[in-house]
Amino acid sequence: MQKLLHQIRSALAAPSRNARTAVVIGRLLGLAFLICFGTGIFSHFLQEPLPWMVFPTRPIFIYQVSQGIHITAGILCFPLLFAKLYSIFPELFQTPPIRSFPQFLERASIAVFVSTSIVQIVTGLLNTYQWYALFPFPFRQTHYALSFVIIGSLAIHIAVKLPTIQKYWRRKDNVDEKGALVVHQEYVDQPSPGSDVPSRGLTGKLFRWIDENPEPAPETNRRGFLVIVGIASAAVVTFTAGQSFRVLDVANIFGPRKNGIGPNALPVNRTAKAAKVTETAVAASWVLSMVNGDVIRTFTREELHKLPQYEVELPIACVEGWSQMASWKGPRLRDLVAAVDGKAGTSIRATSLEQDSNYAVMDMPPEYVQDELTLVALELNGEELDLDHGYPARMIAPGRPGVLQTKWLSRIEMT
Ligand SMILES: Nc1nc2c(c(=O)[nH]1)N[C@H]1C(S)=C(S)[C@@H](COP(=O)(O)O)O[C@H]1N2
Ligand SMILES: [Mo]
Repeated sequence: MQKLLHQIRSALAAPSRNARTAVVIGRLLGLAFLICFGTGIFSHFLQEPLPWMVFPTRPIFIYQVSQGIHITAGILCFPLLFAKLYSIFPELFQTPPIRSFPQFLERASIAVFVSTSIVQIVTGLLNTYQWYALFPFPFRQTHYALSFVIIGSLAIHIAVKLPTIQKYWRRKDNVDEKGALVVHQEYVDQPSPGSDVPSRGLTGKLFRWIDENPEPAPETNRRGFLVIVGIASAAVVTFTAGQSFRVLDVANIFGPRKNGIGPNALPVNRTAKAAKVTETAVAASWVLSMVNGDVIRTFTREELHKLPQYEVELPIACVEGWSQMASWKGPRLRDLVAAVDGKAGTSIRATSLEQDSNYAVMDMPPEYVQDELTLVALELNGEELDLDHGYPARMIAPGRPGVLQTKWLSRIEMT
C-alpha cells in the first residue's frame, strides 16, 4: 500500500507541483474566499438584518458593486481551486497517510475545505442561472452556513501550514544568491517512523519525483502553469463579469443576463405569469393600502400619480449576480408613509399581490423608508411599468438586493 502511494506520488510529480506554486495560488484563492465571505455576509444581513443593524444607503450602487464582486470572485475560484488542487495533488498520496495529530487535523481540514468549497461554488454558479430546483435544500441558508465551514477549515489549514506559507511566501526563497532558480533534481525523502518506505514532502524546490534519470525541471514549466491559470482566470471573468459590470457587457458570453433586454429595456427576474398575478395586477379594483395601526388609506393608481412624482436612477442588483441601472418614476415612499401619519423612524412591511413566495413579503428598515430616493415606482425607463416589472406599482430603494425590490405591491404597513 505504502509502496503504491509512493509510486503514485512519483508518477504525479511535476515541476509545477511544488509548495511555492501552492502558496502563490493559495494566496489568491484565500483572498477570493475572503472577498466572497465579506460581500456574502453583507448580502445576508441586508436580507436578514439583526435589530440593531443600520445599513448605508449610499453610494446607490453599493450592493450592485458588492454583489458583482461576490459573484466575480466566486467564479474566479473555479480556475484557482482547480490550479491549487493540481499543484498539491501528489500530496494526497502521502505515506503514511496519517503521521501525527496535527497532520491528521490538517488533512481533515483540507478534506472539509475542498469538498465544501466545491459544493459552494458549483451551487453558487448554478444559482446565477436560477437553477435552484437542482438541489433539494434552500440555497441561501445553505450557502450562508457553508461559508462558515469553509472559512473555519481555511483558518485551520492556514494555521497548520503557516511554516510552509512563510517559507514560500516570497519568490526569492526559490532562487540562489545570484538570483538563479534553484533546481533540485532529486526528490526529498524524510525517514518515516515505523515504515521502511521513506515519506516524501513537498520541498517547494523545483524537482521531479522520478526515481531514475532525474530530468531537469525547467523554470518555464512552472511559469507556464501560472500563465495558463492566469489566462483561464482572466477568461472566466471577462466572459461573465459583464452581467455585473457594464464595461464588460459586450464580452458577457456565459453570464445569463444581458443588458437592456426585456420589457422597459430591463431584464425580468420573475414574470407576472410565473408569479400568478396576471389577473390581480390588472384588476380595476386594485388599490395600494397604506396601513398605520388603525389609520388606513387606499390609493388607486390614479391617486398615486397625483402625488408629487420623482424620477430617480437606481439599479436592480440581483443576488444572482446580474445588475442594471434604470430610471424609475413615482411617489416617494416617505410621502405615502406621512399620509397615514407614519413616524420618521418607522420600518415598513410591504406585501405583494403574489402569494406563497419568499418575495411576497418584504421588510424595510427606517433608513430606506426615509430615503428620498425610495419610490413606489409607477414608471420605468420613461414608460409605464410593465406587468413583468411589477405593474401597477413596485418598490425601488437605493443599495438593496433585487429580492427586496418588491413587485406588484398591494399593502404597505408600518411596523
Ligand atoms: N413580488 C415579487 N417581487 C420581486 C420578485 C418576485 O419574484 N416577486 N423578484 C425580485 C428579484 S429576485 C429581483 S432581482 C427583482 C428584479 O426586478 P425585475 O424583474 O423588474 O428586473 O425583483 C424582485 N421583486
Ligand atoms: Mo434577484
